[in-house]
Amino acid sequence: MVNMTVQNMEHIISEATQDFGACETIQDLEQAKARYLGKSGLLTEQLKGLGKLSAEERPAAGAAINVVKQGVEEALRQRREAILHAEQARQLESESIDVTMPARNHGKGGLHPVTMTLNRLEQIFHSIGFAVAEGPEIETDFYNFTALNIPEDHPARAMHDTFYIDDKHVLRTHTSPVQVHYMQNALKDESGPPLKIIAPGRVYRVDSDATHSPMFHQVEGLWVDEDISFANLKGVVQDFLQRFFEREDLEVRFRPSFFPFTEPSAEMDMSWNGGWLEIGGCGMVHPEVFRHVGIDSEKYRGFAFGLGVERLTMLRYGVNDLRLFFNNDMRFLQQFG
Ligand code: 2U9
Repeated sequence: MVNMTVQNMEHIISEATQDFGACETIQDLEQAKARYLGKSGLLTEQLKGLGKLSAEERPAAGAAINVVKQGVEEALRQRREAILHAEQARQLESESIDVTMPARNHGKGGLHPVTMTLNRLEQIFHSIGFAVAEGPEIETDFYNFTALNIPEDHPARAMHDTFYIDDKHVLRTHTSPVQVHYMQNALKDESGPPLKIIAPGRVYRVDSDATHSPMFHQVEGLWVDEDISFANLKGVVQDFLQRFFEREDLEVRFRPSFFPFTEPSAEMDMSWNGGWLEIGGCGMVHPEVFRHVGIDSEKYRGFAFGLGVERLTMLRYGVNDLRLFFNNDMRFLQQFG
């Protein structure tokens, strides 16, 4: 440390530059930096050595060391920048995206065919003046059976036909209880009768084969007024079916039948491919049903009908197995809008 001139110490800069140049990572560079500028680095040692010099020599030597220090720091800065730049380039290279690649197809959802039918029939009945009513799927035995004039010993009440929640509660076996609630509420808030509603929704029965599912959908209709007749019933049902199936020549015929909640009662058939197809049931609301909800059956009459929604869907789209609606096979479901 005799002659601390810039010339004498320039080799430190080139040595450091070379040293830094050999570093490929920031970590390596930090270690290399320590060899020059660290606590016992080369330049730090030089600075410590200043004290041994005479007062005359010291300023020039100090200045020379500073120049070299700046040179080393500049070499370090350049190398650091180069390494970061290279790292970024590598990252960009590995993460590069091919903008010409086709987009990943997330698939477009669609409505279930039964939902499509429900929407369609609600729209048609709405246009004929029917309001849509809904209610709970768990019912008391009063709303599901008693109010509908289904006697205590009726087979429909049996455990092997109906899903019981407990002694007093069942999964509704039809949507008729919705209409019982609706009539009671209409009397309470004096909004009716007259009243004109459909009750679409899920219903449950202990039954499962190619033509029966333990859960299925019904739509029931109810029109109560002072002078409602079987003729009105037939007109509404025929109008609905003609529009639902888009067949103006579709005909409806009634065959006498029996239901506890209607009197008289009928099975409904519609003309189909030159023959007749059973499509639902109907009748005039039984006076006992009116008595249970508190409607004066001397003053009011009403008609009611029931249609199976899966059946309507199968006929409209040509589906031949009910179970296809509940298997959730995409190959089936994707065939519908
Ligand atoms: C009230 C009074 C009477 C609704 C009715 C039917 C006849 C009927 C079936 C059609 C196919 C059930 O889904 S299905 O298996 N329904 O035959 N339903 S009369 O009668 C009512 C409803 C509510 C208050």
